Amino acid sequence: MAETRIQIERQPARHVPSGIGIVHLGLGAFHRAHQAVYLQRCLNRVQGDWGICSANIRSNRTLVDQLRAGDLRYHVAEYSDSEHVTLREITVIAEALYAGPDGPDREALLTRMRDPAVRIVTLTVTEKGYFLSPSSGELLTDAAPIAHDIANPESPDTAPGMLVEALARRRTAGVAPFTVLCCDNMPHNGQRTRRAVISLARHREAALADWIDANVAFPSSMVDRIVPAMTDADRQRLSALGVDDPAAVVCETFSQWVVEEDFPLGRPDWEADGVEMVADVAPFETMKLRLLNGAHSLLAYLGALAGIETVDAAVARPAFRQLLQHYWQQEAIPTLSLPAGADANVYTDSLLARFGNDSLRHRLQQIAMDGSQKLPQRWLASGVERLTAEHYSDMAATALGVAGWIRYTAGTNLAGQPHPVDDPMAGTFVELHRRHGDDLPALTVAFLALDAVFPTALREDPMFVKTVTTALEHLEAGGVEAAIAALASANPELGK
Ligand code: NAI
Ligand code: CS2
Repeated sequence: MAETRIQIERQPARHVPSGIGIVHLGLGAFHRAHQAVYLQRCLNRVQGDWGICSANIRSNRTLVDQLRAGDLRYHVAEYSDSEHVTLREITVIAEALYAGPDGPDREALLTRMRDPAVRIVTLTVTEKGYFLSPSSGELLTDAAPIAHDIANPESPDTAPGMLVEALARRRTAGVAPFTVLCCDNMPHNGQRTRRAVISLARHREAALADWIDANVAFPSSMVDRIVPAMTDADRQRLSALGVDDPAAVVCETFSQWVVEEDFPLGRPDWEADGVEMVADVAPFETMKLRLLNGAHSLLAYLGALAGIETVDAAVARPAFRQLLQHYWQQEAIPTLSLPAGADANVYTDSLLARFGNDSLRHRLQQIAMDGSQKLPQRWLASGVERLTAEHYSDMAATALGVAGWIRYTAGTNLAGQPHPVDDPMAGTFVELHRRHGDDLPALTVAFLALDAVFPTALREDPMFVKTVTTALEHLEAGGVEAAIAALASANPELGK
């Protein structure tokens, strides 16, 4: 792509914040391209004290150092297509900290979180950062970082641990608690964060847990913007546009943020910048998690097995578009209670256009990461609802997706080319493949027996088990597009 043809719209920052009102945990690409952009729009309208202290507590210390070296300024490159980009300058991050176990800033972060001026704490620490069982939602007290925080509550390593210690300090000092706003891709993400925090606090002091339960707001939010992890090629194309800040990110132009209204200490006037404030975010998040993220995961595993590298390359293939339509029309949309005024077909048409944006170069490998943490809310919850609904279906597309995920976790595509399996349960997957090898029925049963991932209702449904096994056999025998074709012949409505 010749960058010289590209049309550039520049959006310089108009102010720097007069104070820090928000702490963010998880200074990742999505935070820099989503929450920070909404707050920058607010800051550009009116200079105010909703500046952000952004912290990494687990990894990526380099990024914190780079952001500090760049005066905390960076750019967001919003590509509508390969010939049009908006370069947005961000100055809303007023402090960057690295508070990892090996880092210097844990105390600085906890002191900042105790500051009465900090009224909101937001998080993007990935689905695994809450240490909740993907199926039961219970706190994983056996996880080493949580065990550390139970034993060392005043020097926490995890996001829940940081929140508990900061809230404990505010309670001791008589400072009202901040609002906790989760921005990770989880259903009822505010309630899940609440459960992790209160469960951990209860291991420390029942009175503290009760105080948090009675006084701390945990609104949920639905977040949406496709923000691929930066690659060297991205850095090169931004450099060609004169953008050389190491914290720069690339993303699509689409962005959506739907937030439950529950901010006792106040919040920025986000509505003026396009944020939707609602009483109940559930219809928005279920639609997004099942239609966008569920489709993303289908493309990720089946596309990777077919040797495809990016989302746009996958949806360029008719078979993959057929599969998405079948999944949406037959398996996901029937389970939704849509937000008022929403049209599911308009939404899925917009998803195909977003997925087809070839300027994003969104790698399937990134989406495939952490499947054990993602599949329950993306495919399996709707699968259980279909088993118990009167419109029972064999869930052929969901089953093909599960088969693709199982095969993906073997660490090679169907041509035998290796790929990483980045998942907290990767060790378990290695053992299951070693034990069952080519015995596909046994391999299927063994994976479905992972009760941290698969609900009992699915594991014990003979039709679902059979459909997954058959899909796995089709994948191994003839490849991905043959497996989709077999699904189509068994489901004539496919792709209508
Ligand atoms: P990223 O890899 O750029 O950043 C991940 C962040 O999570 C880093 O700050 C890392 O230090 C932190 N982290 C990872 N594991 C952690 C743990 N166990 N405890 C504490 N912190 C941990 O990824 P990105 O793109 O920022 O995505 C992060 C999350 O944002 C996703 O998992 C998802 O929940 C949400 N999201 C991402 C979107 C995207 O398109 N990238 C879109 C919508 C939501
Ligand atoms: C993706 C999401 O990596 C993934 O799991 O499905 O990050 C996706 O890009 C966002 O949810 C889009 O809003």
